Formats: sequence, C-alpha cells, structure tokens
Amino acid sequence: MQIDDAMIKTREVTQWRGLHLFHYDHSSCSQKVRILMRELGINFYSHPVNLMRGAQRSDWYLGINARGQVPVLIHDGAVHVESNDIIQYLDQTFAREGSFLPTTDAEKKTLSSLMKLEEQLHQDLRVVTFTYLAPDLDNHAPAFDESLAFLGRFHSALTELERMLESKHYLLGERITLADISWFITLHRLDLAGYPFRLHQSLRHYLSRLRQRSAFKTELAAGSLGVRVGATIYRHFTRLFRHSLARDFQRWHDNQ
Ligand SMILES: N[C@@H](CCC(=O)N[C@@H](CS)C(=O)NCC(=O)O)C(=O)O
Repeated sequence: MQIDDAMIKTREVTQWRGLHLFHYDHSSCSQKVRILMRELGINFYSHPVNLMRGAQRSDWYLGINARGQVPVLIHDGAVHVESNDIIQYLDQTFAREGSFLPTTDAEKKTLSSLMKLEEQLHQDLRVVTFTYLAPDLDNHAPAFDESLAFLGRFHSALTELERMLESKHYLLGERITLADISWFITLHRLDLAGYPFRLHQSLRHYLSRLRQRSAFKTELAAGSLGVRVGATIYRHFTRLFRHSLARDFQRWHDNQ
C-alpha cells in the first residue's frame, strides 16, 4: 500500500532516489521482504530500526509511517507499507524473469486469500514470539490469551495449508510463489516455538524444503550472533521453566 504523500511529515524521504528499506533483523514482516529481495537480487539502502529500543516511535520515523511499524519501503520518494503489499510491489516492479507472482486468475485469488490469512494471524504470531521465543524488552507485546484461542486459529490455518500441500510442492502448485514467501517465517517461528508439526507432515517437509533455498537459508542465519545465541538460550529456558507451546497446545486440544 502506498502512503498518501500528504501524510508524510518527514518530507526529506520524498526526495530520496532508489530503493530504501526500513526494517529490523528479527521482524517477521521484514524477513519476508528481505527473502524476496535476495531471491530477486535486488539491492537496497538499508535503514535498520531497532524495535527493542523503541526506534519505531521516534518523531522522525512516525513522520514516515504513523503506525510506527516496519517494514517501510521507499522507492524514488514513494512510501510503501504492509509487507505483503511490498513483496507484490517489488515483484511487479523488479522481477524480469523468475517472477514469484502467480499467473492464472484462480492462483491470484488463492494468493490473495492466503496473504490475508497470514496477515490476520500476525498478532497471534506476536503472542507466540513473545511468549515462547523472545523477551519483550520494549514492552509492546499483545497480552497472552489464557484461553489459548490463538493456538486454535493456528491449528485451523495449518490444517488448511497442509490440505493444499498434499498434492503439491508449494502452496499454489509446483512453482514457488509469494504465497510461500509470505508464510515461511510464520511457519518457521511456530516450529522454533515447539508447535506440533508432527500433525502436519506435508507442511513439515515443505518447511524443510524451503529452508534449503539459499535466500531463505541466508535469512535464517542473518542478524547478530549474540542475539541469536541469546534467543536460543532464552527459548530453552522458557520451555523448561515457564511456557511450553507443546504443553499449551495439548491443553488447548484437550479442551476441544
Ligand atoms: N501488517 C503489517 C504489520 C507490521 C508489524 O506489525 N510490524 C512489526 C514487526 S513484525 C512492528 O513494526 N512492530 C513494532 C511495534 O508494534 O511497535 C505488515 O505486514 O507489514
């Protein structure tokens, strides 16, 4: 989605030429954009926004994106937000051969509903992230829902994805598309958090296949080593002594 020029208060960015990305290493929405940029070999000026230090709430940044979120793409002075829109825009604008857009009308419709579903589950993914994977240093995580309804929403979405993958390699068929790029980090994080992927075997194999692709593999290995090691220790500590997604999932399941 392109932000209306009149809404941009930090006027200097409207003069910027080329491609600029405001992003954060560990933001799922930023990760999907970086994966596509790697896949398409797109170079960009990088503007890291440290979400753990609240940099997204500076006046300067709010003057670009009043929502105070990453990612933001600036292309020749035009400001774009919403990660799923950004990846579509990038593909439409920069992919020569090797586009990740679907071709048929039926596939385009499915892409749009898959992206909508991924976006709808974004708040639930934040709950998963800050409950099972990372400390909420900036105090901006959504509240934990004791009813565990978020796990039910993931279960029905993953059951749907599993059904789509039973007869295909990728969500829309035999060719990788933006649908796979959009969903990958959500699935990867659920896996890291301990979601029971044994219930979705096709999805488990699909995830391993995607992780083998160079652009995806590089993204997963990116970010500072200190943060990645710290997150791994935190994740195991949390699982042992505080919250376990596998145990919570079982609790949710038993209550159905
Ligand atoms: N629907 C938006 C969601 C963007 C979003 O929630 N970004 C998170 C990081 S993944 C963020 O900037 N959070 C900072 C905050 O909420 O303070 C998109 O897909 O781009």
